[in-house]
Amino acid sequence: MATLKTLNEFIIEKQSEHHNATGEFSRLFGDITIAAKIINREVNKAGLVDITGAYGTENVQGEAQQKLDVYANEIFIGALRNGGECAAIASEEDEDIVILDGPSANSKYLVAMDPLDGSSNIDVNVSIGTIFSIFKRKDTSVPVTRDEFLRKGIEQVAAGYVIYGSSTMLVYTTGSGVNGFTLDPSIGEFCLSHPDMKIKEDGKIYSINEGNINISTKGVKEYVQDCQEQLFSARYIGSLVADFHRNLLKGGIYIYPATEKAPNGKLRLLYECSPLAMLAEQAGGKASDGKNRIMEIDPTELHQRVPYYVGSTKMVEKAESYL
Ligand code: AHM
Ligand code: MG
Repeated sequence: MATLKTLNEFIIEKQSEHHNATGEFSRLFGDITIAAKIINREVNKAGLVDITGAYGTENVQGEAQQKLDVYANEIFIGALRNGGECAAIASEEDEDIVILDGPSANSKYLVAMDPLDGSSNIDVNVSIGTIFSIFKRKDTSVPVTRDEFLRKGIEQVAAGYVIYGSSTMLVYTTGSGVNGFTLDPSIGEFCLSHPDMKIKEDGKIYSINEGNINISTKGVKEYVQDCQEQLFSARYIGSLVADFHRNLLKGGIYIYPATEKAPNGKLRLLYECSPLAMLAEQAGGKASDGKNRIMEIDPTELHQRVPYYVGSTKMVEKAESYL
């Protein structure tokens, strides 16, 4: 039997390659993994328990019914708080940052995350995901502020996602390649299944909500037309992580452009676009807002939105040429 390498073993192995590593990053990653496993468990039984549907209603026991994305947010914050290796969190679910005091107060890491992306797919049993981005604090002796999160993607020390799909996978990078781990439910461990992932330089899949094409710019319309003329396949799940993951494995482009309805696009720079941009680049792909490299955009707001073009380098470059 081939020996399995677990995510834990992999991280410890990587840690020993950095002689001044203290183990804090490995522990932080361990906390993220625990949260991912708990969310996975809940996602898998979403139809059985009163966890889908609108937040704020009560179930038959009179308990507050939780939407799965609110629940995922609480799980993540709880796991990071208990772990003590993260000083503060910026989450799609929270207007402001969540400062973790107590043992976490002097921690050197900040986490930006979308605890459960693809909310509209939760109730219909379609793949959803978690996205995370990790930064190191510049000065741990001062209290954390919201502005500390306004960092360029190139400053991320790690980024990754979890996809809750036909199987559950965790894919991450620390800046030296991308590795994917599949959850083996029988042992409850993420095992290395996709070492050193690379995205094809060119692809034949385009992923965009074509329902918005009439309110998109001329350049976007022309690029989509170009894809159609070349008989490319349109594949759009409406879950960023799932669309990104497919294109990473098969080659393709994901687009969420600026539209009349959403002049800055829909997706958030800090915890959706930047982490997936780091993964794309580390896998040999590209991520852009149509003009600028996503990783070099200097954020001015926590929940800032940007138009997004990510995937195979040649496809992103071609799209840019139309914009
Ligand atoms: P969410 O963070 O509220 O879940 O929204 C983000 C999602 C992405 O996962 C997905 O790619 C996109 O929104 C789909 O948007 P649309 O329905 O406009 O195509
Ligand atoms: Mg989201």
